Amino acid sequence: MSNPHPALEVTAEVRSALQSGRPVVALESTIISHGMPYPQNVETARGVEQLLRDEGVVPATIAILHGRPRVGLTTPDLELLGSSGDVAKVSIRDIPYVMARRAHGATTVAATMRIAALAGIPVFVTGGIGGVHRGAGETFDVSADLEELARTDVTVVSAGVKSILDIGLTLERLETLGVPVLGYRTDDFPAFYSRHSGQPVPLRVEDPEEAAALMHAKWDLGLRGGVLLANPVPEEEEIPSERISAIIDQALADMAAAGISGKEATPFLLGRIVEITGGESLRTNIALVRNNARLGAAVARAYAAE
Ligand code: PSU
Ligand code: MN
Repeated sequence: MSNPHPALEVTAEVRSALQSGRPVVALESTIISHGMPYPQNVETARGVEQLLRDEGVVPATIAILHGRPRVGLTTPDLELLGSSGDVAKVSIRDIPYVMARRAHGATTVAATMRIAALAGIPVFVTGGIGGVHRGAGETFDVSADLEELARTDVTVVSAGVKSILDIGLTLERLETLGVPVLGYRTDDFPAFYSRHSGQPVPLRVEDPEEAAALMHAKWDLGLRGGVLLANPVPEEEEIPSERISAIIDQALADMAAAGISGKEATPFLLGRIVEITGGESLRTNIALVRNNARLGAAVARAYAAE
C-alpha cells in the first residue's frame, strides 16, 4: 500500500493498519453533519466505528477539520461534526475552498472517496449515495458522487439509492460511466428504506469474496474507477415502498414549495422524511448503515487477504 498523501492527516492507527496490509474501512461525514439529527448522528457514527472494530477492521472516518483533510477521527471530532452548525457540506468542488479558509467540512460520498483513495483505502461504507435527481432533465441536478465513482478506485457499500432520486436514470448513468453495480444477494436494486426498487440490478454477487475478486480484477487490469456494492436493508427494518413513496412525494413537494435546490436539496429531503415519519425513517437509516458496515468489513477483509 502506498504512503498516504502528505496533505492528509492520517491517524497512527490507520497508518499502521495500511502499512501492514490490515483491513481499513472509510466512512463519510456528511451523513453525520447533514444526514441525521443530533444526537443520533454521533451515536450512529460511534456505533458504526465500534462495529467495524468488532469485525476486525480499522475504521477511518473522513472529514476536513480546520482546513486539514483528516483520515480517522476522535470522539470529540465526531461530536463537533454532529453538533456544530459551522460545518460545510463538502463535495469535490468544495475541498480546496474549505482547506484554504481553514474551515470545517463534512465530506460527501464523492469527497470521501477521493480522500480515501489518496490515503490508500479501497473500501468505503455509507448509507446511500447521491445520483440523478428526479426532474434532472430540467434542473441538471446529478450528484458529483456519480462522476467520482467513474474515476476513483474505491468500492462503496450502500443500501442502493433513495427514491428521492430517479433510480432508473441513476443506474443508466452508472452504466455509461463504466461503474460495476453489484447487488449483494439480490437481483433487484435496493431503494434505501425498501429492499426493492423494481429496477433490475446489473450484476449480482453472493459473498464478500466475489466482490473482492472483482475489485482485484478491475484494478489489476487498470480499469479506473469505483465499484458500487448495493446491499438491501434487512427485511425486519425496511419501510415498504408503498408506504415510503407517498412520504417521499410529500418531501419533494415541500422542497419545491420552499424553493430549495442545489446542495441543500439532499439534506432538506432527508430531514423532511425523518420529520414526516416521526423518526421511523431514522431507525431504518441507522439499521441499514450498520448492515452495510458489516458487509464492508467482510469485503475489506477479503480484499486484504488476496
Ligand atoms: N443520501 C442519503 N444519505 C446521505 C446522503 C445521500 O441517503 O447522507 C449524502 C451523502 O453524503 C451523499 C450526498 O454523498 O448526500 C449527496 O449530496 P448531493 O445530492 O448534493 O450530491
Ligand atoms: Mn445535487
